[in-house]
Amino acid sequence: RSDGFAEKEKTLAIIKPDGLYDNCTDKIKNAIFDSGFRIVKEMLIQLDEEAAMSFYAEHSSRSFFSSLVKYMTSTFISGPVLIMILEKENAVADWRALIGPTDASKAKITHPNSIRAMCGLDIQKNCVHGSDSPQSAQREISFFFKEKSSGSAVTEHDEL
Ligand code: RTP
Ligand code: MG
Repeated sequence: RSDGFAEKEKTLAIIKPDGLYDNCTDKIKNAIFDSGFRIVKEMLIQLDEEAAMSFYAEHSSRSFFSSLVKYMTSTFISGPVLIMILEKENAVADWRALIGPTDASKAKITHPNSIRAMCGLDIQKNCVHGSDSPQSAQREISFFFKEKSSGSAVTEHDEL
């Protein structure tokens, strides 16, 4: 970079369909900014079955896979997902810490200040996704932002 600042780590965050309901989106975005992340890019998309299955391919043999795909493609809850690239130092680990444990119902007890405690419901409807390693983050960012569209982009813009 020409401005002399080191490029900071990036991670992929998703606000899942349940996290786009009510005032959850604002609460989640406030938590993102309060914790010092910058939203590099964001894109509101309706995932189709193929894109959701591909994104969560690592879980394809799990019992919850088809239910997870239905959840992410809005069979249960109508609406799209908001894909975001977040940037800060230690972004991957810090975003995982901020969202809290997978099971939102447990997070409400053990991590009451986490995003999943605040806006999630249970082990599936947990309102947000976060890349689980720097390698996953690179793969997931490419999945949504560098290759030809997976799912149909509704809006895409660079955050100011
Ligand atoms: P994510 O990938 O969405 O950030 O969540 P995670 O790492 O905390 O959890 P992971 O094990 O990767 O699971 C992916 C998503 O699948 C749903 N899930 N359902 N019914 C179940 O037992 C179950 N377990 C996981 C959740 O939506 C979880 O975030
Ligand atoms: Mg995961």
